[in-house]
Amino acid sequence: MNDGQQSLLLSSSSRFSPPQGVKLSYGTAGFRADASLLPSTVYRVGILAALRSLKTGSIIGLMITASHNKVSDNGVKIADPNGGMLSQHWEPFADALANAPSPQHLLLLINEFVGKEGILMDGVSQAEVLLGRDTRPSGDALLEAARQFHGDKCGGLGAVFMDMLKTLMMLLKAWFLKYLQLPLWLDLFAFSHYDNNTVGVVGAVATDMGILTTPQLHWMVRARNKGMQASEQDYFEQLSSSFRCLKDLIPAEKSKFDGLNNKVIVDGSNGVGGVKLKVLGSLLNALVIEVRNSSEDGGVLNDGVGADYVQKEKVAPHGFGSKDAGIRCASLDGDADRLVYFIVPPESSGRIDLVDGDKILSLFAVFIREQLSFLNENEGIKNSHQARLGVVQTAYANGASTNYLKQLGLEVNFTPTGVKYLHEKAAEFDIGIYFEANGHGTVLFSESFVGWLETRTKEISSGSNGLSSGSEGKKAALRLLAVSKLINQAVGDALSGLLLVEVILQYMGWSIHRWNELYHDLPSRQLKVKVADRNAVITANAETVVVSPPGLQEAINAETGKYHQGRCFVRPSGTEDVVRVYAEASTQEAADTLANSVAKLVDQFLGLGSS
Ligand code: G16
Repeated sequence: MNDGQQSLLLSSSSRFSPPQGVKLSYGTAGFRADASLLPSTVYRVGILAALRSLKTGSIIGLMITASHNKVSDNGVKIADPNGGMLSQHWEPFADALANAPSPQHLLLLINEFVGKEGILMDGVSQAEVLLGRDTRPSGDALLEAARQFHGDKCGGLGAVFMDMLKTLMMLLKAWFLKYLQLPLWLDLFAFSHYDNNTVGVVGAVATDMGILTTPQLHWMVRARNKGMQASEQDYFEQLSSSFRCLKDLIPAEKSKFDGLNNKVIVDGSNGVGGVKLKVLGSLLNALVIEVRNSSEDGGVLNDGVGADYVQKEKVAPHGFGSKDAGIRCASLDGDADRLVYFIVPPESSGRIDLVDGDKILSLFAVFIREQLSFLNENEGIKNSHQARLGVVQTAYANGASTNYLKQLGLEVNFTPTGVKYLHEKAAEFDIGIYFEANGHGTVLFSESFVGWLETRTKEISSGSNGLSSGSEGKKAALRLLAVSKLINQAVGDALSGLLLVEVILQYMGWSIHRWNELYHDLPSRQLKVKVADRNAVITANAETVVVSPPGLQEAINAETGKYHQGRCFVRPSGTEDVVRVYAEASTQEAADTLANSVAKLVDQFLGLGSS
C-alpha cells in the first residue's frame, strides 16, 4: 500500500475498535455474534473482500446475515468468485484480521498478507464487491461499516460530481502543501488518487444490492463473474422459466394424479425469504404458494418459526396448526438458505411429521437417477455420457436415509458440518447432490456435463441424432438441463429448492405423504450444551469421534452401547456458542435418553460446573 492508502486505512480503522475480551472466528459460515460486537469485524471483512477481489480479479460478495440465529445476533460472510463460500485457505487471515488488537496491527497483517499473496494494490487494479443484507435491524449499520473501505459505484451525475470534487481536492491539496506545508492533511485528500467513478482505499467499488436472501447474493456473484445478467429480476426470471420448462415436460398422465394439490404453505421465519417467495410465486401459474410469517407480519425473526426451529423441535411453527392437516407445508430459515417440509397431523397438539433435508436429497436423487437412466437407455443419443452421480451428507443425516440412498446404488460421501465442505465434495461429480438434515443443500452440475447436455439437446432440436421429438431420452436431457438452471449452483437456496421439490412431486404424481414414505427415519434428538469453551472439543472422522478432551469419546461410546441402533456424536457449533449433541436410537424415548445422558457427559467434561 502507498502512504496515502496506509494513512486512510489507519484513520478509518481507528473508528472501528474490536470488542475487548472476545475472540472471533470465521466458523461454519462466517463470523457470527451479538450484533453489537460486530462493527469492527464487518469493517475488516470489507477489507478482506476488496483484497480477495483484487487477488482473483473477480467480483466478490459480502453478505450481512446470521441466518438461523436469534434476531439480536448478526454476522458476515464472503461469497467467492464462483458464488461459493470463501476459500478455506483465506479463513486464517480472516480470523487474524478480525482479532487484530489495533489499527497498526491490522495494517501490518494486511501488508504481510498482500506481500505473501502478491496482491497488486496500485490503485489502478479495481476491486468490486457486491453487498447484501437480510432483514435484521442491525443490518443497515453493519453494511455501512462494510463499505468504509470501499467507494460507491457512481455513474451519471454522481460521476460528474465526483470528478469536480476530485479536481477541487487536488487543487486544495497542492495549495495546502505549498503554503501551509501540512502533510497531515494528505489523509483527507487520499481519495483523489482513485479512479473516476469510485472513491476508496484501493479503488474498491462496493455495490449495495439491497435486502436479499443469502443465496440470491451468491447467485448474483456467480452470474456476474460468468458475464451473465445478475439483477434480482434476472434471478426470479431464471427460476420461474426453468420451473415452467420442467412443468411442461411432465407427462400428461402423471399430471392428472388427483391425490396431489398444487398448493404449498410456507413459513417464512419472519425473515427475508417470505417476501421474495411472494414475488417468485406471482410469476408461476402452476403452483399456489401461501406465505405465512413473512417479515411483513410483524413477528420476530426465527422466534418460534423457521426451518431451524421446525427441524430441531419437530413442532409446527407459529401460525400453523390442525387446520393445515393434510396440506403440504414448508419452512425457510431467516435468510432462506435452508428448506424443510412438514406435515401437520389431524390431531397434532403441535407435533409434526418432519420431511427434512435428507428426504429432499432422496427425492432429488430418485428423480435424477431416473432421468439418467432414460438418457442411458436411449441409443439415439450419440456419445452417451456415463454421468457420475454422487450424494454428500454429514453425520447429522438420519441413518435410515443413508441406508435408503445406498440401496438405490448411490455413492454416499460424508463431510464435516458446513456447506463449504459438502459443496466441495459434491463438485467432484457430474451431478453431486448435497444436503444437510437441517435443509441446507443443492444439486451441482459439472460444467462438462452441462455442456454435454446442451450439445445433445441442440442435436435433438435439429433432428441430427435421429431421436424422435417426444422420446423420454430427449425429455430427460431437457429436464436435467432445466434442473441445472433452476437449482442454485452457487449454494443451498430454499427458494430454488422449493420449486424443484414442487415440480418433482408433480412429475412423480406424489403427495407429501407418499414422499415421506420413501423410508422411515430412525428416532433422533438434538440438544445444545452451554460450556466454558466450546473450542475445547476437537473432533475427527467427519465429526463422528471426539479426539479431545481425552476420555469423552470413550464415555460416549459406553453410553451409546446401551441402546439398540444407538448412534451419538458431539461437536462444537460454528455458529452459536454451544456444543451440539446428536443421538439416534430405535425409539424416541431411547434417543431422548441417550441425548440427555451424553449432554450430561459434555457438561461434566467441559461444562460450567452445573452438574
Ligand atoms: C450454517 C451453515 C450450515 C450449518 C449450520 C449450523 O447454516 O451454512 O452448513 O449446518 O450453520 O452450523 P453449526 O452446527 O456449526 O452451528 P446457516 O443456515 O445458519 O447459515
